[in-house]
Amino acid sequence: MKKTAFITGITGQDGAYLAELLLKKGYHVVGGFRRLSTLNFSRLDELGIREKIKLVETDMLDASNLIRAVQEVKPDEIYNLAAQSFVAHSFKNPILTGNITGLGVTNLLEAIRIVNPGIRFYQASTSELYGAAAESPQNENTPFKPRSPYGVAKLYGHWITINYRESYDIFACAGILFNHESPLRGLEFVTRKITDSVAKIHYGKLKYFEIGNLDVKRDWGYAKEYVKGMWMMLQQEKPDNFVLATNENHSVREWIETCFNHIDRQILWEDKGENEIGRDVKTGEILVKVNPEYFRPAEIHDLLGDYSKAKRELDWEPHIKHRELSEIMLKADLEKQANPKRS
Ligand code: NAP
Ligand code: F7E
Repeated sequence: MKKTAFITGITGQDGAYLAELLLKKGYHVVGGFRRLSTLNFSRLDELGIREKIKLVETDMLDASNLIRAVQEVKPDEIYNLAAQSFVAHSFKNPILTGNITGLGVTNLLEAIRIVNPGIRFYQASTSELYGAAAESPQNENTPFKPRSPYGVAKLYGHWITINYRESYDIFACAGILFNHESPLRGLEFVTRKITDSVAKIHYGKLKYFEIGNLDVKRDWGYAKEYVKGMWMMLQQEKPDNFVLATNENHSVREWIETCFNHIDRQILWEDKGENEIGRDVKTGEILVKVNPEYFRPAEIHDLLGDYSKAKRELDWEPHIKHRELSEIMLKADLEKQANPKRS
């Protein structure tokens, strides 16, 4: 019999890629979306899978709605990908972020406990839990020290997942995923902001773009590879927590330089801090300007993941890293700018 998977956050980057993967594996896929005045299924449309998914209105803020959804859908597996996931936004909306990204997890776990504790559960935990990490690289045993309302909300979601595993014997896994990107990444996140801007500059639609802290480093992987890891976690004999990462990190500055390199342009940096700018080496045009508006009240300067447990126990390994990832994303954005109807 076909297994049924219920994915919250189906309209997001990971929701779309996970749905695509599970459809290929023969699952009946049900996606949870929240009511908005204008619905946006563009990522599902981009992958050509919208018609293959059953869509159910669910909001992480409403426990009664989640109970009803779990009763109706009767899933074998639930992947909780819904969240207010933009760290910068969480400083401006800390309570909303806490309610959706933190308490929302309990709403869903309660629905599982009440309706069917046999449902397998995946929680989207994050490297933001580590924050100002005391060690590098970070693994499943590294202490957490989050640095944003988002990170704090995810910390609650992480521990309540473990608590329901221990209290009610629910098969609940937490994937501690480091940053993962793709052509479907939201335009507000830095990698996609860069590839989209570089593509626009290439086609003369933008002169320069503004950026925040150039020297923060992240461990960036490819979203398509990470959603496979989510599924693998739920196929194990025992529920557990796993780090997924590439074990390589790069700065925002390197991302910008690499993307311009892909289109044969080199950046020369001038000045420091809030006044720093990046010029085209050959033409002298300003292509990048630092704008302190993009600085965060508290920043995480350096994250690097150790995925050896996932490699050992799940046989999961990333293949696409910084250079290839930036190439995939930039190529997609160049195509979108060349054929604007598709963007
Ligand atoms: P994303 O693109 O921002 O997607 C988030 C999804 O959550 C969207 O579908 C959004 O719906 C939905 N959502 C927001 N508030 C909701 C609510 N109140 N009720 C129901 N749905 C709601 O995020 P992503 O990059 O795919 O990430 C997926 C999950 O992994 C998130 O939980 C994120 O925090 C976590 N994570 C991401 C990364 C990463 O690098 N991508 C790393 C670690 C963990 P709308 O379209 O209506 O806004
Ligand atoms: O920032 C710096 C920024 O917004 C990355 C989410 O998926 O991954 C994501 O969170 C870094 C930060 O992602 C700009 O200050 C500089 O240090 O792309 P981001 P994030 O905050 O790491 C984690 C793992 C998640 O769980 C989250 O859900 O880049 N940065 N200049 C900038 N960031 C943005 N967005 N825009 C800038 O102009």
